[in-house]
Amino acid sequence: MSGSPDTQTRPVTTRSAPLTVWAAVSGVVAAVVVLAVAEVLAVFVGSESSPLFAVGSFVIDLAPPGVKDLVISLFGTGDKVALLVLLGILVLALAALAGILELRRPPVGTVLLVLVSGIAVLAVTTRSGASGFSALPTVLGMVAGVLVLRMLRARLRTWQQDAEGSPANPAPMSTQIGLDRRRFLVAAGAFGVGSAFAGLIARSMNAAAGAVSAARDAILLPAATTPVPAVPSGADLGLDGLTPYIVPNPDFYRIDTALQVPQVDSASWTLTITGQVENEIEITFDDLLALPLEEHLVTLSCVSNEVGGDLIGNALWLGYPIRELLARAKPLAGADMVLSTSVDGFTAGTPLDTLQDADRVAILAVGMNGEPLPVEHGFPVRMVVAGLYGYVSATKWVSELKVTTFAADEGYWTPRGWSALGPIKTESRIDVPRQGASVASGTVPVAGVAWSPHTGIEKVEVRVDEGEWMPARLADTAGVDTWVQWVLDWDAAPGQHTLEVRATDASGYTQTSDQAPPAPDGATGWARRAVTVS
Ligand SMILES: Nc1nc2c(c(=O)[nH]1)N[C@H]1C(S)=C(S)[C@@H](COP(=O)(O)O)O[C@H]1N2
Ligand SMILES: [Mo]
Repeated sequence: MSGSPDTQTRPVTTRSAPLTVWAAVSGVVAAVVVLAVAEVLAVFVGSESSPLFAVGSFVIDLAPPGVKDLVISLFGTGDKVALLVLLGILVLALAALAGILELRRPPVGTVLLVLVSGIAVLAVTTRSGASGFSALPTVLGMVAGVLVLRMLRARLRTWQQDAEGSPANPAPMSTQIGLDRRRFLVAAGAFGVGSAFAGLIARSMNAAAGAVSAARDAILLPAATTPVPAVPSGADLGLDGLTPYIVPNPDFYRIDTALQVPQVDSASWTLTITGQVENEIEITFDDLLALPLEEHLVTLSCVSNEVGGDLIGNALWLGYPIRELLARAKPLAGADMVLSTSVDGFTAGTPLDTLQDADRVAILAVGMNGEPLPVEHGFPVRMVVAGLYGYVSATKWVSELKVTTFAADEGYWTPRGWSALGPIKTESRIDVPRQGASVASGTVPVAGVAWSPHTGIEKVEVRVDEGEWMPARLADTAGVDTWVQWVLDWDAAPGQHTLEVRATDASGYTQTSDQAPPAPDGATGWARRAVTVS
């Protein structure tokens, strides 16, 4: 095959492979320049104008419901890291493609770079908190990226032409090619490394610029003015592997759409009550702390929690009843919903009568387990409503309560396939023994938690291998708004066994065995564990 026409007429085909790789590299360098220039300028324009996370959040909000459920179920709470990695790979691939296209079919690569940067511009300008200047860093970054792409392409071209030579002017000495190569590599290396370095420094400056951890550390919360719920000593059975009755803040599940945790300074935080009210109200953080605060133990649960899942936790919340603020604002007749909005654009729709109910714990919380809210759990202020899933009630970094109607408004998740109303379903979970555990025969404690916040748990039963239901012993609770631990001393005989649990709440309702997925309004079914007894 040595005499094939291909090798005769195109003697440098073997060399064009590495040139294609270098073209891809030039595209990646150009993309790094776009991001780095934008990041550096964002130091001056404002950290919210950085395109990096804006694009990620943009994608999260645009993602069709099915895709988001898939990502959440695949990656659990690590879904954000997964999204950023996927996005990074996609951007790298597009940048490499832009570099190759720019070498082969100019100016198609430039066009591609401008298009991708254009999406970033759209993302930064549509984020909540964007100002008129937010587009500037990304637009200038794009201009710089295009200039670098074209400059690198010119150097690559010279290298290519000298390597190929031409009939009139045969390939020159390899020293010339070496020189061309060096000119390209030096430029690509300088721009790539230089901008990556500057970009990383700027990124850490932008991240630090907004951080509110110091403001949070400086806060001294007042004590509750109403009696603090006593946690009975018998609420925590203290069994190995059993979730504690009160979940410490660092272990508390976290679910939100925020790629970057919103940094809201308590000094500048305000909450407005707007919409269908007689009096619009605005309060500051100091105003809120000066009000008589209450403390309540409330179990918070995510609607995405699978049967047996861990997107649920119980904490002591310090805050002020929303009902009192609503009473000041005086909702107009006809209103039936409060749309709470977070600084990050997330919204939740909560029934107005639930928030006005004197028997319902529904607070603007400032404290969690004795300290200011952790930043990722909504600092400085979030909502906590007993008995409702978080997506319809637990708005973190809350900044506005709009009194409205279910007919006129909907919360973030409703158009994405979730129910407008989200009462927490009565459920139970087995914590010990672990799924697939091997235990010695004899007395084995089977234990877990059961919950029906705002209603309370009446009874928990366990059955082995679909036998008779056996009543478990319930631990104490501080009240109906929290989960309850339960335990059953099981006389375990050798063999493979299946354990199942079901709870009955204070209304007399016993958990259905019907298996339902989380969407649209919460999973149902009995939690199950397979264990080996030897
Ligand atoms: N701003 C904001 N608040 C939010 C959310 C969100 O995505 N953004 N998610 C809600 C959902 S779905 C749940 S389950 C709870 C979780 O609260 P946690 O992260 O403190 O456990 O927050 C709610 N509040
Ligand atoms: Mo949730």
